[in-house]
Amino acid sequence: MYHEKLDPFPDNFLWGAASAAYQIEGAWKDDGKGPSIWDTFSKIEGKTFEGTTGDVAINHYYQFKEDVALMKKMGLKAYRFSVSWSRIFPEGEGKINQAGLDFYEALVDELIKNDIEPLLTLYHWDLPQALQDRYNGWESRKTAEAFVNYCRVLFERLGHKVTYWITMNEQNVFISLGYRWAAHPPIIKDLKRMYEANHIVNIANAKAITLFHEVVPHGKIGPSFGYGPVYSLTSDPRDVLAAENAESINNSWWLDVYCKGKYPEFVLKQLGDRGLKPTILKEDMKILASAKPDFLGINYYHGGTVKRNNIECKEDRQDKKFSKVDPYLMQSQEDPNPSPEMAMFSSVENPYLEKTAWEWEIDPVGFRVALRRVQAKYDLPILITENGLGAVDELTASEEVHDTYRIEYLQEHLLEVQQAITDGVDIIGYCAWSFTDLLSWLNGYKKRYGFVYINRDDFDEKNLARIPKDSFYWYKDVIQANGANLL
Ligand code: BGP
Repeated sequence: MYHEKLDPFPDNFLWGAASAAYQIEGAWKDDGKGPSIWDTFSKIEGKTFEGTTGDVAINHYYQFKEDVALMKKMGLKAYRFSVSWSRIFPEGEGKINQAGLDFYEALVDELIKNDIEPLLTLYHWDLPQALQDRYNGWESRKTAEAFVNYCRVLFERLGHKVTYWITMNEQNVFISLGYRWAAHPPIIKDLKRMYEANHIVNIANAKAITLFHEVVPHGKIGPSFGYGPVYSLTSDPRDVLAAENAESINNSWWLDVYCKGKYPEFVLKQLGDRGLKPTILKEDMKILASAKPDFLGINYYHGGTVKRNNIECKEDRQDKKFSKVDPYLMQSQEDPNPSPEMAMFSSVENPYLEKTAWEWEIDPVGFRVALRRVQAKYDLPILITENGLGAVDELTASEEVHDTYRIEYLQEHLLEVQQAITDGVDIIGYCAWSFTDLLSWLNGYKKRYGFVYINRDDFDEKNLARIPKDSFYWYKDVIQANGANLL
């Protein structure tokens, strides 16, 4: 679709940047904080890149004022951060740690003092270890109860200061990596347990949203979803159908619950046929239906491409062109828990897209596709809560970082956001991932995303100096011009 002229970004557009507690704070056991499942997981040998942990991270807990001063210098309008649950409740529930609450209130005050809108994420993957030990984490409704209670404490303490709240960050990612691929805590590979845990997270999310509207009637709340639009490899209707299948199970499975308050029938039926349907109590459907998010948070990095599945098209298995399929699609048919995807589609490479050094497809137009699809299906204002480029950056001898590749990436993506706005999508803000460099969950400190370079690496904390990169000054100009200088 061609527009002769692009609409401007809205006047009050939230130009932002994002982070998450475990990836920046450090101070992992200071001032009464309890351990989270990431504190435990990262210390198991071989689990993270070069054994990196968030023990010190970028020391934001102690240097947050310096970080906010840099945000101010950049002219940032909004800053997305997450609260570490086990800083507030070291045991996940029970006794409150006041020092934890004080820290987040001080951060919020500092942001407000500097005219930066705080965007608070309630759960960015760092479940208190005590809840994992006591209840099996998200596999128990007790954890959902503890989550809602933790949310209540934050709503009551910060509800008059923070307008925008995000419930779950990328439920699709932490559930799949934690319970299917065993790549994240709690290191489980079991589809049945995955779908059960996922349902309980949905209940926790819905209850938190409903409670929020009672306690903070003027605030706004929504989940952040890691959305990747699915493309069909060809116009063969069987491939198109496969793409529909993938869109349903990869995206609508979560988004329908958030935005329509119910599961998509197609996916439920497939799970039921395979004995994977979660236990859904009668009252659960009411809980899901009653939660009304005010906006939808979208994290966008890339989408995916599929073709018809390998079982239906045996001949394709010999076809070298399509050989790069996800390994799980090759799972044995005798498997007592066959994955539903196996019968639905096969993932393939997209021949049109280039990739980052970490093999993530670079697809700015896919961003516009994503925003358009989500708007068309759910009709909620969209807050872009993450988008960015992970790369190896080099600090020059004169302490500069010339990250032109990052500027190019962000510029192309932001132009697609502007195209989507011109198409008619209601987008209230954009948070680049990330403000400073930080710990990448499984890729250590080597994979950098920030506008601000942090002088540390995987082996040495060095002096943790904050050094604005070229992209910092570029984004500053973009914000100042309200995006008018992107073209
Ligand atoms: C998202 C997470 C972020 C962040 C980002 C980049 O899925 O919400 O916390 O880490 O991805 O991912 P990575 O660090 O794996 O490159």
